[in-house]
Amino acid sequence: MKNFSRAISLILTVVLLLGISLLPVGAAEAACNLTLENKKVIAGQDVTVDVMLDAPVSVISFGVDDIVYDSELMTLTSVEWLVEDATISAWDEEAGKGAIAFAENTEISGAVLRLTFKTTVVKVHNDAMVSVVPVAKVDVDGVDNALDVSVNGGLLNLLAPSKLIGDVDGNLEVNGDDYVYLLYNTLFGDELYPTEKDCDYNEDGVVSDDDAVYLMKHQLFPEDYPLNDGEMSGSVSDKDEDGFGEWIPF
Ligand SMILES: [Ca+2]
Ligand SMILES: [Ca+2]
Repeated sequence: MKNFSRAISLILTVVLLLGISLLPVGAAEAACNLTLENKKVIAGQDVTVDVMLDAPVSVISFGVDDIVYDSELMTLTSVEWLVEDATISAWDEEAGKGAIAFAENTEISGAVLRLTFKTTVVKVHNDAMVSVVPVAKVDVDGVDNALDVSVNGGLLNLLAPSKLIGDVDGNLEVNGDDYVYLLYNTLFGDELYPTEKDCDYNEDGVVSDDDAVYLMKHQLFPEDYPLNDGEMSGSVSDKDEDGFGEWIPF
């Protein structure tokens, strides 16, 4: 009985040792994450989505097997690798696949790929998901081993072009969110906070935080702070079933 236990123990030890040696180094336990940017965009405009890789190990190659998105809401217009020092850098437009490769394992964490989409003009807000199917490999003693890569897809908020005066964030309502959005626009720029219109509400010829303050005052005291939109003057009727108000000139 004692010998039997010893034999089992020996077999288990051999199996464990074999099991460990068969595991590709750094493969199974490496947690690679791929994250796509979230963006807001006025429907109908172009938008870029960067794909960021967070890899704890260096890779010999990285590829994208597929790009997944809602083709009714957007069209892929270009794909660009952002890794400059790759030995091979290619994209097969017809197949929708591409890869980069290196002479030896290389650290490439950061933005690796830029996708450019033309978004479809929509009448109401839409959220569109964008994702990719990645393939990553690491060289272990001359053998390429696959790395597990988890993917966090990107979310695009497609803002419907709005006819409502003062609807800066384009959600078909005029409220406090709009002057906050306009303030963000003046601070952080059009790429993060796009606006369809110029939003020069105080008519001083520039768009600044003064316009956000003016929009706030307009919402509090509309008679004292009338809202103009470019050369138009008038008012907006109740919203129709598509969420649009009708512009009524004075
Ligand atoms: Ca709004
Ligand atoms: Ca202004």
